[in-house]
Amino acid sequence: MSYTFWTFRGTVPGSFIRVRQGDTVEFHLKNHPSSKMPHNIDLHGVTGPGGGAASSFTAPGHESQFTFKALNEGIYVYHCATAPVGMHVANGMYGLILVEPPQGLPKVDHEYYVMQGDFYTGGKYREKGRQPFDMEKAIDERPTYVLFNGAEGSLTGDKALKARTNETVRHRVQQEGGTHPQENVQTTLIPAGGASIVEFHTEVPGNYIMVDHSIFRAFNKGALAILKVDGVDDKPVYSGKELDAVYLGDRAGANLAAVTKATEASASGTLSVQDQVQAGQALFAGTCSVCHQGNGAGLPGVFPPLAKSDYLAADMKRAIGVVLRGLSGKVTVNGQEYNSVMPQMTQLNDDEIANILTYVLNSWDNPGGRISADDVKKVRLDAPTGKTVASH
Ligand code: HEC
Ligand SMILES: [Cu+2]
Repeated sequence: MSYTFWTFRGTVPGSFIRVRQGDTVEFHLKNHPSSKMPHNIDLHGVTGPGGGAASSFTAPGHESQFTFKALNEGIYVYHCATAPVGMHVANGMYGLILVEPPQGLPKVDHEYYVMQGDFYTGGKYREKGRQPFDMEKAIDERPTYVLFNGAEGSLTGDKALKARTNETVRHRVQQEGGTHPQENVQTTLIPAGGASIVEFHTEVPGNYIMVDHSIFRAFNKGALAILKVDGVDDKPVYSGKELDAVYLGDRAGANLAAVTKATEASASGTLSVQDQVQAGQALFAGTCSVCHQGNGAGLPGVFPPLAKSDYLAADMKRAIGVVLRGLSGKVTVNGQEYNSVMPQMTQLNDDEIANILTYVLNSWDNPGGRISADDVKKVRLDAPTGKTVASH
């Protein structure tokens, strides 16, 4: 999908501003002549009306200047405050300003800049094509996306944050504008318009998951990042299996690229079976493999196999229906009876279901073939409500 952001200097969040307490800061705000809107800036670290908003109001093709003294140390949000304020902010006009103590903050090995934002699009989550801003959803506070640094996957997979063991990553939690850190904090509340400095020391390697713990925002709206710490194990501190890739779903990493590729190919009309299989494989790993297993073999008596499943091969429309609506009651797969429940996969869109099933059809000696998003759509429209009831 694509979206037109409004930004400070071309990025969401805007550039990280760093000053020291006691500095006198001469602030210049330029609004490019090609802009359509006036903008300004409200820096929560500024002592003065509106954090500089009124003094920095700048029409397209203009430049404004104001000067402030950084009186208080801390980490602060800045954002555009031009009406409609919510719209400027929701479109990406925000960032952070750090006011360090006069002597500077203690040195650390890594500093990361992560900022969460809500996005309100005309279409649904992951819907393809150019998405307009949806003011109604914004007013209702129903974000389509909740993202770190302006994009889903901005800090996962190849783009995960990286550190080594025995390094310091900025373990203090310091609330916006606060001077005194709290210690041993695990989850911190960051209010809307607030910011925190979090400092910690890396002890053992692994993938550390950072989420908005209002958990649907993490797994269904995008607010998930990964800090990948490399280095040697310290078994007395932590022994064990590193990471359950299934828990991360299709956001686990590198393979998300295949999903993106398929989405693009589909939009441009060049989607190949190969694209579908690769995207389907990534999605299967994140969605279906937890029950049907990575090799499609299922678990005897509990989860039926998808590998060489006669039930699947017999009726593809029915298989689509199973994914769309779930399945419960008795079914016989390859001569063995199952009587369990498969939940409805409501989080998957038509393309994703088509890709997963195409992957299944082309794996593990299954008969091959191809399911299109249209095939899925038809089944979706066939029986809009209720679960598929097994008929064996
Ligand atoms: C939470 C576990 C779970 C997940 C996740 C799950 N299934 Fe299932 N699936 C089941 C169970 C249990 C059954 C059998 C239901 C019954 O006994 O009525 C089943 C049945 C099926 C069947 C029909 C029987 C067969 O083996 O051919 C298909 C097809 C299927 N699932 C595909 C999928 C696909 C594709 C996904 C991922 C999009 C998926 N399932 C995700 C548990 C799951
Ligand atoms: Cu603005």
